[in-house]
Amino acid sequence: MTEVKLAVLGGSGAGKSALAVRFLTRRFIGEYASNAECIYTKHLCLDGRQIHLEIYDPCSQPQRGKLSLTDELHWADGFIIVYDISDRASFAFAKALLYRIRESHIGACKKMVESSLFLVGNKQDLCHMREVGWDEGQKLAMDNKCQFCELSAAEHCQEVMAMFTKVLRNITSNFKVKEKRRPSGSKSMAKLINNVFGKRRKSV
Ligand SMILES: Nc1nc2c(ncn2[C@@H]2O[C@H](COP(=O)(O)OP(=O)(O)OP(=O)(O)O)[C@@H](O)[C@H]2O)c(=O)[nH]1
Ligand SMILES: [Mg+2]
Repeated sequence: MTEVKLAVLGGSGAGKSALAVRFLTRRFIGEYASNAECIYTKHLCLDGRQIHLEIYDPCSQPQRGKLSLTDELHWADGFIIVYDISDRASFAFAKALLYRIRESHIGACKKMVESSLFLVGNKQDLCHMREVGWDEGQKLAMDNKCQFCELSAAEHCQEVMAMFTKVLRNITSNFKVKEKRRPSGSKSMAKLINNVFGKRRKSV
C-alpha cells in the first residue's frame, strides 16, 4: 500500500473544499464548512497500485498576513494550489503559495517538487466575471514549472478527476525514483511528522 499525502491550498473561498469533495464523491454540494481544517482519507487503485490517499483541506486562509506553511510543507507529498478566476486576490495568494513552496524545497530534487505541484484556476463557469486571464495562469505555472489547468468544480467532474489523477500519478512516480535511491528510513520520519501534525480526519 502506497501512502500519498496531498494538500489543497489557496485563498479563502477559491474552491478547495469543492474540488476535494468533487474528487472524492463526484458531487458538487455548493456549501462547505470552512471553520475547521480536515484530512479526508480514501483508498484507491491507480495503475494497479493500491493507494491510501490523504487530502488535507485547510480552513479559510487569510489572504494577507504571514504565510506560514511549515507543517503543510513537511507533511505533503504534493500540492494543488487553487485560485478563483473571478477573484484576482486569490491569484496573488496562489502566487505567494507557489513561491513559498518552491523556496522551501531548495536543495531537494527540483524536478520532483515541480511535478508534484498543480496550479488550478477554478470557477471557469464564472468566465463572464473573469478577473484573471487564462494566459496569466499559464504563465505563472510556466514560471514555476508546474502543471496548470482551468476548470470548474461546479460543472467539470471529469476534469477534476483527471487533474487529481495526474497529480497522484506524478507523486507515485516520484516515489518510485526515491525508492530506487533510498530503500528505507523516510517512512518513520514521515510518521513522526504526521503525529506532530495531527488533524481531524474524515473518511469518505
Ligand atoms: N460558480 C462556482 N462556484 C464554486 C465553484 N467551486 C466552488 N464554488 C463556490 O465557492 C464557494 C467557496 O467554495 P469552497 O469550496 O468552500 O472554497 P474554499 O476554498 O474551501 O473556502 P474556505 O474553506 O472558506 O477557505 C462556495 O459557495 C462554492 O459553492 C465553481 O467551480 N464554480
Ligand atoms: Mg474549505
